[in-house]
Amino acid sequence: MIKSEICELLGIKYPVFQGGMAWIADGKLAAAVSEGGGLGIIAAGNAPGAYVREQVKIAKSLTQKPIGVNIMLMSPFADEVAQVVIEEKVEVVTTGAGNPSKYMNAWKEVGIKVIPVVASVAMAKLMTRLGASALIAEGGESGGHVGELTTMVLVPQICDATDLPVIAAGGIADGRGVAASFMLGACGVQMGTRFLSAYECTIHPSYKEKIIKATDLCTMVTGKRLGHPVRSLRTKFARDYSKAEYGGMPDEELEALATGALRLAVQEGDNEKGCFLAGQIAAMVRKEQPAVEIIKEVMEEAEPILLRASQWVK
Ligand code: TUI
Repeated sequence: MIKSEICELLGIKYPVFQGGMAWIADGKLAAAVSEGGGLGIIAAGNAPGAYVREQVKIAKSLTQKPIGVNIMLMSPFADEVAQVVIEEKVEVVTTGAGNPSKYMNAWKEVGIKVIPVVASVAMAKLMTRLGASALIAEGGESGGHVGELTTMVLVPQICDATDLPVIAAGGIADGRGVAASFMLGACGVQMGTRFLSAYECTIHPSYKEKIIKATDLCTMVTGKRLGHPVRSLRTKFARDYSKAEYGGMPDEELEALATGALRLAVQEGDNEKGCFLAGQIAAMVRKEQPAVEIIKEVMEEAEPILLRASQWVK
């Protein structure tokens, strides 16, 4: 059994976080992951505080184990959600797509463990100084909003920049990814795309099917021109968006094209207008299964790999 310092810090059985995927990671999925021994995380995305409060209540009605909330810092409701997590006594807050400095003291005062996603060494140092409990180093293999650096390059640099526990994210979906993350200095992993195939993940069936049928080159990054690069499946929508982006479509029209696209993918499986966020590792997600099985499977796969690696040392 693999145990690491993050298990003790958070009171979880396995060092596995479920990524806070906007529109997708609701109270039901988060509760299934936490019940399964990992850390389930509710995504606030662009939703208002009331939605997050409701999802936290749902999760807490399904599990007594710790639950996290991911706050997407570009959201117009970030301030509101930052308050809801305090009121609802959420155990762990992860943040993404920005700098959470202004909220850190308020969260720490009430004992919330703050675990920001960092995509650079400078941000890792700042978050360490401001009292984060751990850091998530997310490489650009991930789905959704992506940073510049890959997981392979980012994780060791973040480990060197901090004494805090580091969770690796981006491109991890099986035991090999877990073992590799530990080799790079991480003490846990966060997976998003792998949990899209969980039974308890209630995305549209055609979204799940697309993930399960994905192949190696079937994601792409769009949105660089407007400064918000996003990785998604290479669907008609993504290709059309990319053409518009590089074909000189005005910024406002480009923004309008993306508005609502994630909801259309998640709730309606809309192949024409939906944006199906997914990481590069989608190609290795092959079947639907319960969240608890996903967690156990990846951790059990990692064990012999880590043991074998140590035997090569003569
Ligand atoms: O946040 C994510 N992934 C996301 S958020 C999201 S919702 C969205 N929808 C449309 C457009 C944009 C977002 C979908 N996927 N991952 C965590 C993450 N955070 N990756 C990279 C970062 C990051 C980037 C810059 C963290 C900190 C940061 O700091 C910038 C600064 O202020 O210095």
